Amino acid sequence: MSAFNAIGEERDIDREEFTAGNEPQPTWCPGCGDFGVLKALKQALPEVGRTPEEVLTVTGIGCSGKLNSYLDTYGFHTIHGRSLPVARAAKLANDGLEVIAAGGDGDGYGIGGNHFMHTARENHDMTYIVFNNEVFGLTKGQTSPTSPKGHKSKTTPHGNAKSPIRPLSLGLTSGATYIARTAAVNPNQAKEIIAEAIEHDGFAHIDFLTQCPTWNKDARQYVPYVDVQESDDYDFDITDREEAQDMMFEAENALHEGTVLTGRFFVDERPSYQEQKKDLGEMPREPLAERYFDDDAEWERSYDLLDRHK
Ligand SMILES: Cc1ncc(C[n+]2csc(CCOP(=O)(O)OP(=O)(O)O)c2C)c(N)n1
Ligand code: SF4
Ligand SMILES: [Mg+2]
Repeated sequence: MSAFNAIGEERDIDREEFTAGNEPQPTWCPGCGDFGVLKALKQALPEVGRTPEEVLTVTGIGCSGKLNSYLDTYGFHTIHGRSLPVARAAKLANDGLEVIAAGGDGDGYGIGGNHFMHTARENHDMTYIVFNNEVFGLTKGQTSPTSPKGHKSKTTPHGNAKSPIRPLSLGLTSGATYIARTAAVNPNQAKEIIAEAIEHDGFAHIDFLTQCPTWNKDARQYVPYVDVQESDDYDFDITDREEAQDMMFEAENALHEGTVLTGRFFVDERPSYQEQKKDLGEMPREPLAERYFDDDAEWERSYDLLDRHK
């Protein structure tokens, strides 16, 4: 758990460095699963040797969107469903940043679903954590894209007529190269999965089950959970797309039938968007943002580019 500082000295990183000084105490409800994500992140970041100034956390709108108020990294609280385009832009401008995007199930699989699909397809190098509590928590418990069929809420008083989205399968078919599901009730696994996702070069998607005891009392609290890597009942190859797809399909069905299957579902080594752009010579090897501080850097202005294409 050590890192090198700006002048190259090695130093230990303490997870408390990630506690925000101005808002150290989250205002989430008691028992909220969002605490689990925050805790797992604070444990995983030092474990993979990242310091607060190396990380950018970009969030959407929702209870989940408060994450970066409580995590002392660079932060950008965007608008509803738009964490991913902002995260992509930041990563393209400064490839040296460790970018973590986060938001709720409504934010990421509903209003921001299009961004999710295409950020996965393009394999942008970042970690995307979806706090999946199966409701719109912040706005008081409306039915969301992951609410099960039959779910009753103020917006579906007679029961939800729609089938829930399949988040893991959607990540796979869209092109994510690391896909996992974990739960706030499983802190060790959550920490390990977040650490792996951060280390992964490419788009890492974590469907993080976060219970909402305030507005989703009908939902299971995601216990007991089964770790598909630990259990003898499951044996599949996470690098095999077809086997991963079958396992995801089973996990998505099982969640609403009373079994919480968690773990790693898919890993692929396809090069990230950033790496491909560098190989094509369309993106500098050093972070673009560093040129801003370099007096000798030669800038290619947009009007120069236009000239070149006349
Ligand atoms: C464009 C837009 N539409 C609607 C809203 C209202 N709104 C705020 S949060 C939210 C849903 C939050 O649900 P989710 O993304 O699942 O996050 P959670 O609160 O459950 O963590 C909605 C609909 C908004 N802020 N902006
Ligand atoms: S409303 Fe639900 S999701 Fe929001 S803070 Fe409370 S328990 Fe958590
Ligand atoms: Mg939600």
